[in-house]
Amino acid sequence: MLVRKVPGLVPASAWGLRLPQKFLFLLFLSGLVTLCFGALFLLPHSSRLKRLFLAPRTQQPGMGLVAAIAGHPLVREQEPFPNPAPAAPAPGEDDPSNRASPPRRKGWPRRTRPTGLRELSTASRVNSIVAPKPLEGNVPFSFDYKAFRSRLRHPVLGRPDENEESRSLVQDQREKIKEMTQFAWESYKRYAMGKNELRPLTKDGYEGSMFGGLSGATVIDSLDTLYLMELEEEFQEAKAWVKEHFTLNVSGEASLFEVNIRYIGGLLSAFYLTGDEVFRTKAIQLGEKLLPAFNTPTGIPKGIVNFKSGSNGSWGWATAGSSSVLAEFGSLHLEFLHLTELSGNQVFAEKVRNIRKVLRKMDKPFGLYPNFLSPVSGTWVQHHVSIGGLGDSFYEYLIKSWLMSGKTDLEAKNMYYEALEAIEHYLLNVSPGGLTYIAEWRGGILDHKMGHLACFSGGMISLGAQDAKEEKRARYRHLAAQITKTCHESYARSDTKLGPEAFWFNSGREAVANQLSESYYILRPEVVESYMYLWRQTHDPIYRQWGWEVVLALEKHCRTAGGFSGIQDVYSSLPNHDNRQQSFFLAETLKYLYLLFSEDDVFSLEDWVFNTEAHPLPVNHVNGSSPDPGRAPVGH
Ligand code: DMJ
Repeated sequence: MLVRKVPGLVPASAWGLRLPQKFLFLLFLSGLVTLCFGALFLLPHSSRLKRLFLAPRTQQPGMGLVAAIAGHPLVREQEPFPNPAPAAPAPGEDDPSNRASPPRRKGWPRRTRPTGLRELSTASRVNSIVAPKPLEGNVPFSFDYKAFRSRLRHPVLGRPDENEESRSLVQDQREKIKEMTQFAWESYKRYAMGKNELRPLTKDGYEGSMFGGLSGATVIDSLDTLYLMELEEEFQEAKAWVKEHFTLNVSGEASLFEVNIRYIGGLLSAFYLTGDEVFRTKAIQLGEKLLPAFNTPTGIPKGIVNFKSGSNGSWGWATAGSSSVLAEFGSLHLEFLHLTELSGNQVFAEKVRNIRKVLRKMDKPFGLYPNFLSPVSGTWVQHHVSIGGLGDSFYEYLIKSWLMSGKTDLEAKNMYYEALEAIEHYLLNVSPGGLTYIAEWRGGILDHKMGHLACFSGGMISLGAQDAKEEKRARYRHLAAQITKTCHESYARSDTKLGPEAFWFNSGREAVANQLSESYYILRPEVVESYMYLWRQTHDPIYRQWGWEVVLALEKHCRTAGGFSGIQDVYSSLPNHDNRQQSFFLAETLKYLYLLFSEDDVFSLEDWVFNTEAHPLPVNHVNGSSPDPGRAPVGH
């Protein structure tokens, strides 16, 4: 009840109470306040009220990646770490609402970390947990970077090349790709530094509409490529930009998928490669900005998140705005597990674990995963299945989740091989001319076409072949090689020796586009990505030869005075340029080309998986299985 003081009606002694009455009233009031405050501690930890009024309990310390996957025994209540000292905003960051937890209120009681035997035994059970350090950007730090590096089985950039014979040629080829990267970076820096992408003809920047107002996609996509190629000066320029200018204080609508694979993927890799706090902090803060996408009845995220209002939405083109897209919500798993690993915050792992759970429970037509799913009802909206656009990286993330978990995520493994069986059974075809391809499926009817995007599948199938059932391994290796050969044909049959966006197998024409609207090439990586995996698998020199053809074609048709550009028609010997140097050209195309001409222990596949934007994320060697003794030694 609110007691108002009304002039004229209340006598001079406050509220007309006598002294003993006043005393009793005050006693009652103080009892009430104590009771209310005490009750706050009894509320569930997730209660908004509790979060508002109490100093946040420090995040759970990092756990092994596998522990983040459902039901692992390591997922358990842990001792809280002390609250970090109130931190200054991260460099370039000025919006406190972007931080992981609000600064500690002055005067609140400080929790202290328990010491002694219990703490020691916890730390020795979970290698990644160490005493927290003072924080930058207010994201608790509990990841033992040194221990992580010591667990890698190979030097990140490999050992010096010992193969004298082929050394000079391969080195020259690598140097050429490095020069191309330097040129792409310098051009971007000169004309578009800080914008998302470079427009090489008009020599200016391009922001696009996918990133919700975030800038610098090319910077963040380039970091690990510059590191790989030991372009030290360029790497420092990129890092300085992230430190000084990369702000999360933006308010547009962003693609959950694109922000995740490019920005979060790029920042995570940069952290794992350098241990520099700025990358970890920014990745976690950005991850938190994506969480509203998951506010749906099923927990299947929508494709768009509004950074200002915290609302979410679906793409208008995805079955009239009613669906989430398989490749989008299915390509978060790798990054989100690492966000949990590096923040100790289980929310990221829980979100992607739930996506798995929903998908596992659903009926799959013939074992296939359609591309559109309603995040409201949790039912498939359209029976369109594709290993290219809309579906692609969902399958990729299943097999890579298995590998990244140190081969303990059996659920991902089973889902991958089951899906691959269905694809093989219903979508796989061989053309009259003998080309193997994976068609698209519309409710049982096949479109005999492959998109450029689908050409990553040669690499994926090759990567997964080693852990397939014994009787399937050779089959999958063969299939991977055949699909990669088909994708090479789509390049070889064009005038520019670059491949079209989509190619068909009908009307007597094979591996060529049907119309001008699908004849463009936008510097995509998928074909060279497969060359790289097939090279590592087989060491067949044909893959380096094909990769080199791409290098020459890029130089001839895509290099302009202001940077690299996509082209509008691969069947024209003098193609027009599209005036875009896509950020994935630096993140993926140039990186995969460089790796194709590198030794196998450079970003060894024993230690790293590449996210779908080619950002390397470490395999979990803490809880994973030990190396396969029967496996061929790396290096050649
Ligand atoms: C990249 O952004 C990623 O590889 C994504 O998975 C699909 N498309 C582009 C490159 O083509």
